[in-house]
Amino acid sequence: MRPAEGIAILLLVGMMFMSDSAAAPTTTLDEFCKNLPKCEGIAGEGWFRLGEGRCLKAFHTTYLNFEDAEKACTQHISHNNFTAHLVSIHSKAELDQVVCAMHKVTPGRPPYWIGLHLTFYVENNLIYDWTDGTQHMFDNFAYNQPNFFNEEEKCIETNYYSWGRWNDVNCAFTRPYVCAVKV
Ligand SMILES: [Ca+2]
Repeated sequence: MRPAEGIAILLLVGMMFMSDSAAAPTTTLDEFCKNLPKCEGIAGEGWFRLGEGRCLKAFHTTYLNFEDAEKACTQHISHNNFTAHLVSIHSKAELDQVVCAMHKVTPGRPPYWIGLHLTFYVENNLIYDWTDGTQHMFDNFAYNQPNFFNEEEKCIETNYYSWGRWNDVNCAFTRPYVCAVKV
C-alpha cells in the first residue's frame, strides 16, 4: 500500500466514525420521517401531504420577516383557486408532518415561521390566530413560551430548542418559512 492510500483509508474511517456518532439523534428523525407522503396534486418539487386536504413546503433558502413570508405564500402560490398561506397546524399528526418536511431540507434545525401570530392582547390575555383564518385550537409552545418579551414578540417561530416547539419572537426577524395550500 502506498502512503497516500493509507492516509485516504484512515480519513475515510475517521469520517465514518464522526458521522455515525454525530448523526445519532437525526437518524431517529430520518427513520420517523422516511415515509412522509409526497404531494402529487401540486406542481413543483418539495411538496408533501399535510393532513387530508393540504400540501406543504418548507422554503428553506429564503429568509423573510413574518409579513413578507406570509406574502410570499399568498402572492406566489395557489392551486385550484386556493391561495397558500403560512402553514397552520391543528394536531400532533400535522405537526409531525411539518417537522418532517423541514427536517428533510434542513437537518440543522433552523427556526421557521409558521402562520400563528398575536392579534389581540390585554394584560395577560394573549389571543393568537392563524393567517389562513382557521381556528386556533392546537398549541405546541416550548416551556415558558409564549413570553411576549418586551411586548414585542407577536409572531410564532417553530424549532425553538427542539424540533416542532414554538416560541413567540419579534415579527421583524427573518426566518425561512413553511407554506401550505389546499388541494
Ligand atoms: Ca418568546
